[in-house]
Amino acid sequence: MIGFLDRSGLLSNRGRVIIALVGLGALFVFAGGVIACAENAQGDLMSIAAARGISPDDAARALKSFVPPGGKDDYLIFASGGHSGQVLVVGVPSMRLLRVIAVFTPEPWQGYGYGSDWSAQALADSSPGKEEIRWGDSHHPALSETDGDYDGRWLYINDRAHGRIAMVDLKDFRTKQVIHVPNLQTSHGGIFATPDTKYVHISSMVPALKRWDAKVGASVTVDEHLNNYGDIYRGYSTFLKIDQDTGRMAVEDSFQIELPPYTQDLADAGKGPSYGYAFINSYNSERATGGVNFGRQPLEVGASEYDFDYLHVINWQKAEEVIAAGNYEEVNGIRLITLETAVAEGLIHLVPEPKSPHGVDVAPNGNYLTVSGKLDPHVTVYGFDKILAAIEAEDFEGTDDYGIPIVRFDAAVAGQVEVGAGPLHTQYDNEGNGYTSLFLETAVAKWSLGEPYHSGDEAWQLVDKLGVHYNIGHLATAHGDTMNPRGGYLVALNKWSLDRFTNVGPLLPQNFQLVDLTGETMDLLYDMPIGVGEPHYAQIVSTDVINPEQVYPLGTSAMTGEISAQAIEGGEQSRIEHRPGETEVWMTVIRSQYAPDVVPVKLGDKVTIHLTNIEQTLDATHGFSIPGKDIMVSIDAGETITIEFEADTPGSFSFYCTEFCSALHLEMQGWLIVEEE
Ligand code: K7E
Ligand code: CUA
Repeated sequence: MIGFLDRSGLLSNRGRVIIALVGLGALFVFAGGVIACAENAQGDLMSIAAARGISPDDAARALKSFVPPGGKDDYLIFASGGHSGQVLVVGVPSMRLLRVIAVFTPEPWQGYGYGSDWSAQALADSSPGKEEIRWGDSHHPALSETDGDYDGRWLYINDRAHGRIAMVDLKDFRTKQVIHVPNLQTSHGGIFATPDTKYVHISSMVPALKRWDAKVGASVTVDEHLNNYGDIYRGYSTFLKIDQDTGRMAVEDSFQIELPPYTQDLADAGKGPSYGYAFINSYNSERATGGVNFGRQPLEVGASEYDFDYLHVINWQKAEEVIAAGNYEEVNGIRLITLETAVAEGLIHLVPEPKSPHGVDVAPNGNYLTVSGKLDPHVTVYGFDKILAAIEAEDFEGTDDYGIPIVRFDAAVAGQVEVGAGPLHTQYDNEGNGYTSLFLETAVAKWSLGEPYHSGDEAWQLVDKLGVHYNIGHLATAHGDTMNPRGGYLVALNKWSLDRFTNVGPLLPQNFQLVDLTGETMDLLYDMPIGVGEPHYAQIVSTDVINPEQVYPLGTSAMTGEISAQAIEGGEQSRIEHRPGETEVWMTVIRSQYAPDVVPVKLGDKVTIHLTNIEQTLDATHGFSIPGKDIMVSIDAGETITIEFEADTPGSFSFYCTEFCSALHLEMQGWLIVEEE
């Protein structure tokens, strides 16, 4: 070992690697009891690390994030897939991509949106305008909760480009519902589930014209847009009622609250003492319209004029009473509480937020609300108890232009911490600390909350800071949006990666960075490139609570969960029925055969094929596609899928199984024969 000490007697870097690895080797000796073998292992580890120039710190980090082949992760990240329109499922700490869930965009491998009765329908039903939308900007995921903690039932996510929201069933990791929410044109951070998942909330991002109908539109002139913006535009806060059996959003049981035309941004649910409330921040309370070519200020200038914007404090339990009393209007198919009614009934209060705020994040105890202004170096933490007391005492600094009372800023603030430049979003750990992303500084700041977590000099302190690479947007901690955060890990969602990976530019991957929270200071463990879009937000959930089903009971429709009797009746499951102008086929699918495998139809027939995968083995998935048809379905074990198409071209067409399912997979094909009369 002497040879690895440098001249000053301190360990050289290489020496430190070797000592760290010798320690590791000693562990192997202890575990295995075979000294010769352990020496070999040490020798190998030492030479591998030395040959690859890996430092002892990096070797330790590798061990902290490495999951051996066949090993399982402790947590799952459900991350938005940004412009891909999908949801990414990533293991923690390994940072291995485990699944891509198709949500707003067709995805061929999963057969999503390529002809199947359930997914193509979900996508088609949700297109808001006059044409079918084939993409989405998936943005803010929200896992369902029970008693204020993730329960592993469902995941909701919005499409920033539209007022769309989707439900993913975590029983089979499939999207079951995509809806366009009335009156919204775009949506942003308004997604959250209440602590009991009674409601999932989505709000508008950019205000839309009042009574905007996505299918019909609304009439407006440039002059009205520039001069009457504050009167003709409105924001909307939507509480979508969740069916507790299916997780589906029931628009008919839901309601909306009209908001001023500020740009509503991120939102969070009250919990514990603040249960029954929703918090939505906003910017552009200036109501700047843009229009440089019409002699107006650029939007970014106009929208940054005021020192304060507003946090909306919404009492949704009271709103439920207003709805129950019938005090609403039905607008574009949803019950809407107008802004006038909301003000008259005291459903909304505003709290000033410094300088173009972006995030609002409720702390685990439900009392602290952290906001950060993009142009202010502080996080500002309100006490919900203080806000309530101020509302009760009518400690207001006036009203806004729409008559909403504004709580006096100083009456609401519990603490402020100077964290650094460009604070955006905050997450929490299990020890009363907040972690705030700093976009401009490209760092994560760790800081302490006040009572009951920390008191005296320990409270409201900047504790630690870690540089990230680069331009962090959101960040996520384990169960970090719940009343029961787990600590341990943090993932930084960075927008730029510059020099972090081999250059594949000019468009470089986003960078998920895994951070260890268990030590004295935050430690960066791993970089994971994301090359499919700009993920905005993610939630991290313990694998304990995610239990997908193994296989579907035979004949199950994934969309409805219903079991089709026809698909499973013995003998009846493989047959062809010809009727004038149409052919209906019940086809079984198993390794390595379709039955029937020759399907005769007449030219011009409407063809319906019910495909049932009659396997009951996990991962025994088959596919089905037909040349010349935009059809590609993926049929999991037990599943039934129906496809429909028109036999518009005479000839024979070799359909085949698209999944390499067995040794005789290549033989798993058949013929569609389209006969002319
Ligand atoms: Cu900060 Cu669109 Cu959640 Cu991105 S939003 S960062
Ligand atoms: Cu079934 Cu290949």
